[in-house]
Amino acid sequence: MTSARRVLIVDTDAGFDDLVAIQCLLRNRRRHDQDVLLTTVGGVIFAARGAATLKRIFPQQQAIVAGRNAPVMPYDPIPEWLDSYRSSKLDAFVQEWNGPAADDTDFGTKEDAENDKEHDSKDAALRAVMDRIDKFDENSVDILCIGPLTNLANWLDHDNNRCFTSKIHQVYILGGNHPNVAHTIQSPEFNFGLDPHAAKQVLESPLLANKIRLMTSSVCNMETIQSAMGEQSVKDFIVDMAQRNNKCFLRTVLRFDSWAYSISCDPVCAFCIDNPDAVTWEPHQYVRVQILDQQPSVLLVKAEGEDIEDDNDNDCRGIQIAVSVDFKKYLEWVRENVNN
Ligand SMILES: [Ca+2]
Repeated sequence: MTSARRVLIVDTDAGFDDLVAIQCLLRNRRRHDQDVLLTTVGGVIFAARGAATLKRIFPQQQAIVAGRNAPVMPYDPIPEWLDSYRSSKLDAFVQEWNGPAADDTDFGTKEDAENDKEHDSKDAALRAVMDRIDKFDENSVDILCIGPLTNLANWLDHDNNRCFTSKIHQVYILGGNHPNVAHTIQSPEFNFGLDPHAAKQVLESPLLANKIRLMTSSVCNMETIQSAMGEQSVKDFIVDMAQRNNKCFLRTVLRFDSWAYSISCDPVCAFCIDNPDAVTWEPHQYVRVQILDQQPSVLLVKAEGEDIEDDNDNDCRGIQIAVSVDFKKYLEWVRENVNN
């Protein structure tokens, strides 16, 4: 009997930490000949632009499709200047890594941004996922969400007969704040903050019960990694690692991310898929997503036993929340996989 072919869907908003995560995952998957589908969600940059950028950075990766943009929330829109700043920085990275585009693609025009905003109706990612459902084996699909959860929420909406969710093995999500960290009210985590309703829908969906592993930013941000490393400077470690290899992906990333923040958050969540035992999980956590609509809207993940204001029955059980990560093992994983 042959074992089921495993599939990985990476849903990304194409930030620099996403790029490091994707580079490491793709290299590992190539070694194991595993299928990967990259879908983009508008978060750091618009979804269509993210897909175009990824196609240039990872030309060997065939399946890259654009999904939806997170709805622009009244309290936390992506200002146009920030979007074009991020895009131009990404474009500069792409030119450095791949050389100039053959067709002079310009990611930074206002017209492109308008097209990107209207792109949601096409939603190639939804079609790509739904078209592939019949080819997936049961429990064979892992999903890594390293952007707002807009796409996954949308896929759940279209999964009326549970054909898609029955194929899902696990969903790894980077987002939210850890219930035991008190600062959440004033600082919503970026991915959940851009589309809190999607986050609530995904985390409370009975279709995903016992399938979600949640990595909150609190346990994998740069400050946490640094404190786990003690005296050794993480930034120095990363710079040294990158400089030892001329064709190191990370070396190019660091030219645009001089603080090395791109090795925090998203790639740590990616690392969990390959090394779930290097992470301490709180199993069967009772989780609730709470959206407060006053100044500013915030999304909290609440643990069992805490006061919870609204009182519905949609709490999802069986979510595992990461509480700590073996960062030495993580950095070794980056070192093994970040070279081209
Ligand atoms: Ca991201």
